[in-house]
Amino acid sequence: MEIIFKLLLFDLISCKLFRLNVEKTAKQNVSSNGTVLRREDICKLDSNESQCRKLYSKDNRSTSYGEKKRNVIFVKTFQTHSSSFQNIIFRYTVNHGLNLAMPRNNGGRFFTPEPFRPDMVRPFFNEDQKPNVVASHFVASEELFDYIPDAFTFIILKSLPSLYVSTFDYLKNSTTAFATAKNIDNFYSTPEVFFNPGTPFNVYTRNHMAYNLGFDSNSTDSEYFQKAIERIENRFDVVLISDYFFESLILLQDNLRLTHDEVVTLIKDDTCDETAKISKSITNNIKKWNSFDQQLFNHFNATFWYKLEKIPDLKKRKEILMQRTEALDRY
Ligand SMILES: *[C@@H]1O[C@H](CO)[C@@H](O)[C@H](O)[C@H]1NC(C)=O
Ligand SMILES: *[C@@H]1O[C@H](CO)[C@@H](O)[C@H](O)[C@H]1NC(C)=O
Ligand SMILES: *[C@@H]1O[C@H](CO)[C@@H](O)[C@H](O)[C@H]1NC(C)=O
Ligand SMILES: *[C@@H]1O[C@H](CO)[C@@H](O)[C@H](O)[C@H]1NC(C)=O
Ligand SMILES: *[C@@H]1O[C@H](CO)[C@@H](O)[C@H](O)[C@H]1NC(C)=O
Ligand SMILES: *[C@@H]1O[C@H](CO)[C@@H](O)[C@H](O)[C@H]1NC(C)=O
Ligand SMILES: CC(=O)N[C@H]1CO[C@H](CO)[C@@H](O)[C@@H]1O
Repeated sequence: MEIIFKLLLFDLISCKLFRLNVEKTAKQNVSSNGTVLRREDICKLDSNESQCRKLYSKDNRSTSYGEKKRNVIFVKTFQTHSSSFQNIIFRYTVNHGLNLAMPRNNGGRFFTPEPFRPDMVRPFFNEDQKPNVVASHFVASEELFDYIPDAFTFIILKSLPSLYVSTFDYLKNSTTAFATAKNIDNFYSTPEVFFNPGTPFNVYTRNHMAYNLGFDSNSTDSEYFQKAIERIENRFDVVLISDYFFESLILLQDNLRLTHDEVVTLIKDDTCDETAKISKSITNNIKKWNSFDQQLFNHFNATFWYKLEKIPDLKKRKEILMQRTEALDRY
């Protein structure tokens, strides 16, 4: 059966800062025993084989830098516009003929909440095929980094309280903790009362960025936070910041040597005013309850700007990128 994978946007629900305009699709034929067919074999199954071969020919994939493309590991965090970056990586994977590690259990998630293990990946058609890219939902583990040791690794984080305002809005009906609290003010007045371990999505009610990165999200130990920060520093080549969306695109573009077309996908939409409605005391409680994530953000926002300072023409490039994005929006 031919399967078209729609690259859906899980994240852009409530606080709509950005809207994805282009929904690219990737084409794969998954045989009945679950193995993914080789790219070369896909066209044999197409109703118009010659046309299919033209479209999928090597010459037709972007090879602007004419060099071997890098393997990539992207740890997808929740409510951070990570779907937009995942979409860029999926397109990169398809356009450069790289192999995407797909979850064995379903289309989008590697057995969450279990930490990533290589045996969670759907086998490739040929044993000699190697994975190049992992970018679907999973909880990071040590094994992840051994799985593709030479990969370019990156993540994206978002500031508080806005991260948890959109998290509450997105999950308010599906987690016991949020549903019982009814509204965000109630929840953050006494979060420990509503917190409900073991119920669906409860892990997203506290420090979920730390959770997705494979750390103990219950921790309030600042020494442990410091160790986690060091581990992230060592593990990841780049930490992007959702709040500075275009700057993040530029940093990713430079690191992966992407063309403009490969990163121009997103449109600045309406501003999110939900966060503005949150009182000062609730803001403080959000930061306190999620102090691990707050520490991660503070540290990596600083290193992010340090990296940006080294890009000489940043302002100009941001302007161009925004113009291109607006043009795409009008299109
Ligand atoms: C899976 O199916 C393909 C053909 O659809 C076949 O060539 C391959 O040997 C099968 N793999 C296993 C492990 O059965
Ligand atoms: C296949 O597509 C080409 C255009 O790329 C067209 O000329 C040709 O007639 C098509 N063949 C069939 C069998 O539909
Ligand atoms: C690339 O695809 C286009 C259709 O989008 C086709 O016209 C062209 O012939 C293809 N190039 C090659 C080298 O096959
Ligand atoms: C959540 O529940 C409320 C009240 O039960 C309902 O009005 C609302 O439509 C629900 N929202 C979603 C996104 O399901
Ligand atoms: C956090 O602690 C609770 C017990 O208070 C436990 O059930 C839960 O699994 C812990 N969560 C994580 C991510 O360790
Ligand atoms: C991130 O860091 C920059 C540069 O230090 C600072 O101006 C900005 O306020 C920080 N952002 C947040 C949301 O704290
Ligand atoms: C739609 C389609 O072409 N499906 C094919 C996918 O691959 C299997 C295994 O080779 C074929 O049996 C299907 O016909």
